[in-house]
Amino acid sequence: MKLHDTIAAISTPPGRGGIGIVRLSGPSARTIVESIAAFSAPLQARHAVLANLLDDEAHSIDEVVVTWFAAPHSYTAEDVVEISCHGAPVILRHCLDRAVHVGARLAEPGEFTLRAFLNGRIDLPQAEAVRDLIEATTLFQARIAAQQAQGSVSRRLAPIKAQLLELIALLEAGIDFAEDDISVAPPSEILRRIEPILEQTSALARSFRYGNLVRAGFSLAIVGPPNAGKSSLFNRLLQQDRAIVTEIPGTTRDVVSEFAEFSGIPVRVLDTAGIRDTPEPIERLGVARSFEAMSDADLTIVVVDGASELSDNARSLITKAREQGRSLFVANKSDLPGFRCADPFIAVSALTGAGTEALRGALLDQLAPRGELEIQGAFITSVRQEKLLAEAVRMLEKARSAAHAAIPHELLILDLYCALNPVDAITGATTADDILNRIFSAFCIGK
Ligand SMILES: Nc1nc2c(ncn2[C@@H]2O[C@H](COP(=O)(O)OP(=O)(O)OP(=O)(O)O)[C@@H](O)[C@H]2O)c(=O)[nH]1
Ligand SMILES: [Mg+2]
Repeated sequence: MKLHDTIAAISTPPGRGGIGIVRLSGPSARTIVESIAAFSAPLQARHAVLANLLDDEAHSIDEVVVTWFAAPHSYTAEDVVEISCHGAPVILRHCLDRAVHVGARLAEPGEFTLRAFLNGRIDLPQAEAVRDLIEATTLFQARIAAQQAQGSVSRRLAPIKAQLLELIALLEAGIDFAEDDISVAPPSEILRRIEPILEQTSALARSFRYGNLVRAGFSLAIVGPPNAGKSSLFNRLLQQDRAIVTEIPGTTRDVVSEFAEFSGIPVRVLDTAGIRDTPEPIERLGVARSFEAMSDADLTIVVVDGASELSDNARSLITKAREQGRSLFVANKSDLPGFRCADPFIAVSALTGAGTEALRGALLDQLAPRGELEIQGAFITSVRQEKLLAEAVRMLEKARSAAHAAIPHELLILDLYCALNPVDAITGATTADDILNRIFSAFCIGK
């Protein structure tokens, strides 16, 4: 990929809209826009200027607003020009074609952000966060991605890296003095310094469990015997009247699925047919799907009617769910007289909504309990970062064992460098081209 030419792309989504934006970045961005539009006033950095976008015969085809961001004060740190046209696909296409005709090149997916990274304006976690921000479906996801886009991951890594470098420097100095027979850093001192580095690194690595939940969301299947109130609970969790509820057992015949948001985390909730032995062929198919949903979902809620005796079907379902794990047990209808509920069941009333808040909390806790970092919003959300942190943890543990065994410092230092490498790779200080390609090709064009 060349980086010294000028790239162009339509940065707004395909389709018709109030406005649509064509963006250019590179050394010729300004001269290109000046040759495809007639301006009412000279371009001035960070000022919006009115212009007429011209066709091949110099007729105006749209009145546009052009904003020029002079290097290095732009998204890419290069000269960037944004042309805000009226959002007709034909105009945007023409604007892009003209820009290419006079010297721009069509941008690859993510190339604007790649340039921002290669020009040193942002690091790799910030670039990854831009992609997450664009893909956010909940405000919570957007907030976390925005924090990361502003450098929260690198701020967490900075003290880890600094302490690691300090320890390496201490040991390097010790080697220089070795012939003087002075042990500059006794094992106890080395261990005292490795411990906090290891602790912070593994806490950050562990935070991925919650971070992944925030980024990817989860699926939740509601299963149970007929009439337990599964559809009622489903509607209650979604806060909408989505599934049919009747007093007739066997109302739900198929899997009904809908998106919801629990504490800012996207959840796909599945309502299923009541599980029982039945000769009825349609219902049997429905029951088979209930079992499928149960085994495919990230988490299952088993709902029973807490105001009546447990059927044999309900008992065997509970056993099955226990074996499977990833399950929560709910006794519904807590509003009725004669209601009973024992551990591990959570008491709720789908009718009144009692207990449903506690249920949402229990669901999230079961999938990924929140620790200090998660509460501060300082968790990591990227698989790539998690893998590198896990590698750093592994090497730090190796270094710790080496220190315990009083292994020569030359060897211990090697382990510490091996822990430093993945930490550097997270921010992109040392990252192979193929990894960069993989990260940026997941972007949309124009970003
Ligand atoms: N009192 C009371 N009634 C409830 C509650 N939840 C559900 N019901 C009633 O129980 C009956 C069955 O509710 P549904 O939500 O259709 O039960 P279901 O488990 O989806 O049933 P199937 O789809 O037939 O398997 C309906 O008459 C509901 O009004 C509750 O919390 N309290
Ligand atoms: Mg139902």
